[in-house]
Amino acid sequence: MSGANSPQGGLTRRSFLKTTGLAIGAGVAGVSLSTLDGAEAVQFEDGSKADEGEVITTTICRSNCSQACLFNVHARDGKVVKLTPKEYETELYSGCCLRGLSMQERTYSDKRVKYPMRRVGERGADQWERISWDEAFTEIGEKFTEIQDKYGKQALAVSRLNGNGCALNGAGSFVALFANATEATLQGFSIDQAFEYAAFRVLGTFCTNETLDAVNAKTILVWGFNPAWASPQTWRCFMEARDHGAKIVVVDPIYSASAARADKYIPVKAGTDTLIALALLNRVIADGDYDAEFCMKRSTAPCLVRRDTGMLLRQSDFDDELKEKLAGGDAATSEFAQLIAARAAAGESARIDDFYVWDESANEARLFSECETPALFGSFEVDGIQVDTVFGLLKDRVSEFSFERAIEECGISAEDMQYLYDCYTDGGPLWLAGMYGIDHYWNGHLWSFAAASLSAITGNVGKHGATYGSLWNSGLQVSTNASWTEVEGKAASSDLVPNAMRDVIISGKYQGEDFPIKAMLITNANTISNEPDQNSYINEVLPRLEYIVSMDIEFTDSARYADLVLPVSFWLEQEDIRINNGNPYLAISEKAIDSLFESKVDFEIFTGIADAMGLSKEIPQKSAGEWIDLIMDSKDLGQSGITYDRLKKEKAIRLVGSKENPFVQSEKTFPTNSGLAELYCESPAPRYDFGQDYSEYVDKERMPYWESTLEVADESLAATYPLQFLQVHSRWMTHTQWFGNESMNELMPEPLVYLNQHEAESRGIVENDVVRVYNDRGYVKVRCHIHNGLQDGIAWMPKGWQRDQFIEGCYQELSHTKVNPMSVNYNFYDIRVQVEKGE
Ligand SMILES: Nc1nc2c(c(=O)[nH]1)N[C@H]1C(S)=C(S)[C@@H](COP(=O)(O)OP(=O)(O)OC[C@H]3O[C@@H](n4cnc5c(=O)[nH]c(N)nc54)[C@H](O)[C@@H]3O)O[C@H]1N2
Ligand SMILES: Nc1nc2c(c(=O)[nH]1)N[C@H]1C(S)=C(S)[C@@H](COP(=O)(O)OP(=O)(O)OC[C@H]3O[C@@H](n4cnc5c(=O)[nH]c(N)nc54)[C@H](O)[C@@H]3O)O[C@H]1N2
Ligand code: SF4
Ligand SMILES: [Mo]
Repeated sequence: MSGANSPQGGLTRRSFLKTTGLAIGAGVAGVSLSTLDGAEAVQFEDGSKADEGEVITTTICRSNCSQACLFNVHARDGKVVKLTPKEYETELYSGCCLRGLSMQERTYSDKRVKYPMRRVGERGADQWERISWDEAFTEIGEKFTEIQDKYGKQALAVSRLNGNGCALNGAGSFVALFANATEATLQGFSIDQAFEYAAFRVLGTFCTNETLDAVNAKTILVWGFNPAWASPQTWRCFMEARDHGAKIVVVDPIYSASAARADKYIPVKAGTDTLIALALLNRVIADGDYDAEFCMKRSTAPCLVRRDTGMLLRQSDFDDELKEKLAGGDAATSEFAQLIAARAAAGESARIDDFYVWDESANEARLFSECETPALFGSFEVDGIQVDTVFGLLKDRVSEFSFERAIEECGISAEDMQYLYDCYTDGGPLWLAGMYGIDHYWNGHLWSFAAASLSAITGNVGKHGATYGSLWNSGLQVSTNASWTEVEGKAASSDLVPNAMRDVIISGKYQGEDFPIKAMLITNANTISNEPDQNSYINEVLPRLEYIVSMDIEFTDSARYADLVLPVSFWLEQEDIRINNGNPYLAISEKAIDSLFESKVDFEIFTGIADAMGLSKEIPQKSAGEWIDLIMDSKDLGQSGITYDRLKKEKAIRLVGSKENPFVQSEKTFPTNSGLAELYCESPAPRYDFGQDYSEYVDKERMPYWESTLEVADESLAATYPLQFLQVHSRWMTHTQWFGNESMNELMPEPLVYLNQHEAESRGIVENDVVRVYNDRGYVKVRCHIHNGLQDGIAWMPKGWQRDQFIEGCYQELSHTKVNPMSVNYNFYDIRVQVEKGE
């Protein structure tokens, strides 16, 4: 096959991207660029043209950046020579960043794990001997079996995070199949959960509209999110929206890359955003600037809350027959199931047991579905039961949060409060682009609860140009369900969230019962680098594990602390598919070259380990194609009727929506239990119950409220550790991926901590000084860069570096493992440090 990419005339955005791609390839493949105009200008040193004899395959970038950029992989003689961006049929989703383009470098990186390696020195000392795959599988099979026989099945833990977003070799599926087959303990997630937890409470979903629909927004409110770095594809859609007249507003304590390109930057004090959202909620309700039609018809605002039970007044409160049926056996359940399915098919609410509202004209309670103009405020008595409307209760709840208080406590100006207010109340549509900045605080879910409620009552959800969230996720609409990972009669012991897993490993107990975990298999995760409180992980967790295996592409910190390291094939060596985040495509990832060195693809490694454990019936030998066929047949994806053969031909297939009519979720009903935007949570439950005490939270969690941050707001701690430490996601790495990449290291040669002039001067620090950033948990030694885009009181560091890249220590020693009992999410940014000068 010859190259398909002929050069475009002129320097359009597309050809610029291609040229950038070539420039990256140039460093490695030894090519020269004579003009800026495209592929024909590229001449290899041996005189051949760039596309002669090339085999071009399609791949997808799959780190947790989640933009799922599509690429052509150009290979010659079994060697990758360059990557170029490949277009999605929706142009705005096409494109990439330099990380993706440098995948070729990662393929041939000297950081790769090349062979199975067994530790010979101390853990972490980086001394290894090469062993064969046979030896590796035999040893792992014996050790895992021995440990499970001695301590119980749960004693083997599988630690996974988000290394690879693909369906076969990614963090989700085969990992679950393996954990089910071995009945191991599977690690859940305590990361990126707070924002979604609260969004689900109100809207039953998050990121309702596909990213392209941002072009229909009037205001794009970027709140605690840095899309210019974190989501380049999303940012491209935002820039297109701006060309269409949308204004971009950024709320951030940092003058971020996104803030610098916005129409309006609103600085705030970190960790106080909830107060701002509560004050806005208060005034919107008090001044009557809500969308009354939306509130009455599409939200639970008019529903009636029983004073005696705190529950919503429902049909079954007065209808004994319905009550009995609801509590009844299978027949009733299946009757309801049919009704729910029929209604869902018609896009109607699945609500069986309808709510009561107050019909003012009739002066009586009526069912929600039968009342056109229910009262939004008021207290009533229905058959002797005292009730208040949800909206009235919400109004009372937020009444203490004034603009004045927000201005005093949140570092926001009166003008900016008014500006935000106008954005919400000018008729919109307003696109709330929030993501994971505020998520990394103790009170993160409370901001999301208030902000989702605010988007709802102002009518800024469920229509074109209005969304709540950002990282739009096809998987929420069309998922591969777990059915293909089910193993007859077996299942993972417990899907333990990481913060609980650590305590369990240390204490040997789970919810009061013995629960020893003694072996760990790390895959698709750089656990030791990305988990908080690194010193406790290394000194308290790891020593309690008798055997640690790391499956990774590169020698990361996690690999370094393992007993055995298995070489995983890089993405260009894997055949896979991806249900994208960021855009609504199902995309293929073809195998561009054979696995390098002695590396193997994840599913092959799992199959080998299962075989060595006597579990080949549970995980039989199959080819990648056979496994992918199974995935294509699984629940939702199966219903789409798309076959793997079709995907092989088309490479990327839109799953929902169209270029002309982007997908909008919830135009009629929300995927909540009631089908409505739920402004009142009847039975608040923690996101994950691992036995924590959350009793004091249940009552207040019914509606948004204020609780401060943990360390950031701790005045007593501020005396010793006056700076908040933000270790943000860096531009040139996705977490730790690309940590050792030559091109990325040229752009960002070493880890740095940033302080503003005032904070630096007050410590006698000048540009480039070596400084020590520390707190009670640990320290890191790095050079300092002065940056006046930072507020006083903040130390800032793009994250991802591995331990040996710092002068000493690591930023991850400074974070802690405490989680809010409701959101159960790590609070990486809710920490305090001091910075001092010192070699
Ligand atoms: N201090 C601090 N810590 C943080 C955060 C923060 O803001 N501050 N952010 C947190 C967040 S939001 C997240 S999502 C987590 C991310 O945590 P991780 O998911 O652990 O992030 P990565 O660094 O991308 O590590 C993934 C690992 O998977 C490997 N990998 C990639 N592809 C494959 C594959 O096909 N097979 C296998 N076996 N391995 C593969 C990569 O080489 C890499 O070592 O980090 C969290 N940690
Ligand atoms: N380049 C790159 N892209 C990535 C990743 C990466 O590592 N590198 N990681 C991916 C993953 S897993 C994730 S979770 C996302 C994360 O993507 P983002 O959500 O953009 O992540 P962050 O870097 O945590 O922070 C976003 C912004 O929140 C701001 N912020 C911090 N504290 C506060 C606060 O109290 N209030 C407000 N209003 N803003 C605050 C920060 O200053 C920052 O500008 O990015 C994904 N994309
Ligand atoms: S890192 Fe993200 S933006 Fe960059 S190429 Fe990969 S998927 Fe695209
Ligand atoms: Mo994340």
